[in-house]
Amino acid sequence: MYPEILISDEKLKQIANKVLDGNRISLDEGVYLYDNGDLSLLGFLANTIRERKNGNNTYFNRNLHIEPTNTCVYACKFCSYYKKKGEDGWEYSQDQIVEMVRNAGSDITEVHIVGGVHPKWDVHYYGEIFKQIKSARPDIHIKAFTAVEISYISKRAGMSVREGLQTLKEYGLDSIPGGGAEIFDEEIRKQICGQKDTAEQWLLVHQTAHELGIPSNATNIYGHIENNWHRVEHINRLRDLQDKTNGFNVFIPLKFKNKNNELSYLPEVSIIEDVKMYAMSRIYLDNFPHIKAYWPMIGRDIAQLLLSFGVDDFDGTINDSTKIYSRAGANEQSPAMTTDEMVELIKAAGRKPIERDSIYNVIKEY
Ligand code: V47
Ligand code: SF4
Repeated sequence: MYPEILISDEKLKQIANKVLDGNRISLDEGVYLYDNGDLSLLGFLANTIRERKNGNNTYFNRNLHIEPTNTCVYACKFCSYYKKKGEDGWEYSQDQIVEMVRNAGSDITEVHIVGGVHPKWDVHYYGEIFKQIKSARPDIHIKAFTAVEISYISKRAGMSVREGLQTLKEYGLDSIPGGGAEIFDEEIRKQICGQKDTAEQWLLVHQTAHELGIPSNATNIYGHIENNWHRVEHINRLRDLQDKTNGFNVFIPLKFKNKNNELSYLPEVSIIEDVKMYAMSRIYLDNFPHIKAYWPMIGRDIAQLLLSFGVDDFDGTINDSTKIYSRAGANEQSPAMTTDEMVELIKAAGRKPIERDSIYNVIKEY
């Protein structure tokens, strides 16, 4: 039994007890808890759920991030990554991408491929790359493309999203990362990435993937012009979809980073806001098995702290330089961590490091 929670606010106490009893809280209750719960209360609730679901385990994998191009048909206001007029860009060839996987060595178990939405590349262009990757490394897991990339490359090949996903699966796609969700609220979305696919389309791509047996991840971007209600409403839509499909593995809160983009005038939120967002995600998403701290973005120290606030997954060792965040001012400018460093970081937080594969099967316990 847990000690009685000493809170004078009766409504807050009722919501906290509901969480501790293992009952689902509503959108209104989630917003009330977010607005009125202090860090210690949210931390206590999130850590309790984290330990009920995942014990002392903290998962990581060994992966390679490849960003094929920064050419993009869109221009999201928060994005520091897409090639602006007059800037240098890159477009890796199919052979270069396959070569990167070959050079990464046999200890890598996953390749994560996400980039700009190139005007000319389609399902078959990327499919050829997948085919060659799988022929070089049949065992490697290919996790690729945000929902907006999937919509675009399917359409470009004259296919529906379902046909596009089915074809990508046949070429070797194993799962879909969580990017591109941003913020689902239509008004806020319009203001920060108005040209991009709608929230409904993001959810449809992931629902279709789940129906085809392709698991996926989910994200949000928090800390720009949205408020607590928008944040909870976003994860509420994810919780609803997960009830239907059970295809999400993990939720990854992404902190808005403000360097070199059109929203640079906005300050970044404090570490208190970061910790509260992660804790609320763990509390609210009762049907998501895992919550991930993407350490190249949030920094390894804060990621370590978050292991006591709901997080049980550390992403991967990431032995390359991902630019999506370094250009936006990420806490880690050249993210690379060896397995030994990862294991030490997790142990130093009092947690048990577990190397996993991309769908959370245990590879090695440390
Ligand atoms: O799609 C872009 C977001 C995403 C900024 O699924 C920004 O395992 C904050 O989705 N501030 C890419 N966020 C990263 C991503 C991801 C990373 C690690 C693991 C997984 C996974 C997914 O980052 C983009 C966009 O939603 N983003 N710019 C920015 N300035
Ligand atoms: Fe393009 Fe993705 Fe950047 Fe939007 S977030 S501009 S879709 S690369």
